[in-house]
Amino acid sequence: MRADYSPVSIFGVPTDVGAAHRGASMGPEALRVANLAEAIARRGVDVRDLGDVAGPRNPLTGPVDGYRHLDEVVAWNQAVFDMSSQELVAGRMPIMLGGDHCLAIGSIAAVAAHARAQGKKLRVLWLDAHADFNTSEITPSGNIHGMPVACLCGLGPDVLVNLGAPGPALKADEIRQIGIRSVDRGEKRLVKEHGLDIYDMRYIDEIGMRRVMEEALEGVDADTHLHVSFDVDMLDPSIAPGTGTRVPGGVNYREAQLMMEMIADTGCMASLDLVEVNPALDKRNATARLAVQLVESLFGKSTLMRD
Ligand code: B3U
Ligand code: MN
Ligand code: MN
Repeated sequence: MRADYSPVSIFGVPTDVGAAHRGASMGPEALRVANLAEAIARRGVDVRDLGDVAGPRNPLTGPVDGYRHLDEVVAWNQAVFDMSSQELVAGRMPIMLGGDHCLAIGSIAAVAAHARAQGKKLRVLWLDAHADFNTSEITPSGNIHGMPVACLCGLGPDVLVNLGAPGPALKADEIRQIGIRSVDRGEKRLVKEHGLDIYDMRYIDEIGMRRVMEEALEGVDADTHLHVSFDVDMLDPSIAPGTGTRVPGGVNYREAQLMMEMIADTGCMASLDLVEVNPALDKRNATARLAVQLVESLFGKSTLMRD
């Protein structure tokens, strides 16, 4: 086993209660079929697959007071919080397989509590086409997978804001969002108001992914818990069609590989979400297979280094 990666615990969260489309509930199995655990093990890392956490079925009902399926979203996130916390306390790196992106409320609430308890700084890289900063007042859909960043920053229902510990889990300056290219009207005002650090596609095109990553990782050091929340819709739909809200003009294969390699170079990644893989919309599991390749890069795979 390599000494430089802590042992990994994978767990699946087979639900799509936070989304409008069904199918992300099959994401964990698709990632397993694409040999996620085997790929991490090949990197010399101790990896365990804990199976799936359980939760309520998707009731497929409309929004109530601006939230769709709030009770179910809370139940699934509580399960994610418990599992993530348990693995972090055991000294293992949790990798949460979504499921839709609402589940990052639970995983990041657990990570934030753990980082604070350890006296560590926290940096969250939010890799996504969307800012996920809607609230019940401004959401165009009521879908809670469009709201997790807002909830983590304290803008959301009490049951989600206070999921782990009372009060917001994150401060806006602990987050860097990369790959963004779809932000709703009210959401634009809100991200500005809260000063979120957003590296949108125009910025990536203008200065290049290398500098974007240098900026996003600035200040990350051995004292930092680095959490990566990877929504596969960050990737261009031509290479990652298997996701519910595809937005053209996304991150390409080479840029994505470089992102993961530069994250690996920090040696600080201590938790990971892999979300929004929707096998019902995919072509021959291409999106899950690409996600697995990118995870290999996150764990240090590179062209010229010996395996
Ligand atoms: N911003 C839109 C769409 C969306 C956000 N996140 C995803 N889709 N995956 C919304 O519904 O909030
Ligand atoms: Mn997302
Ligand atoms: Mn997204």
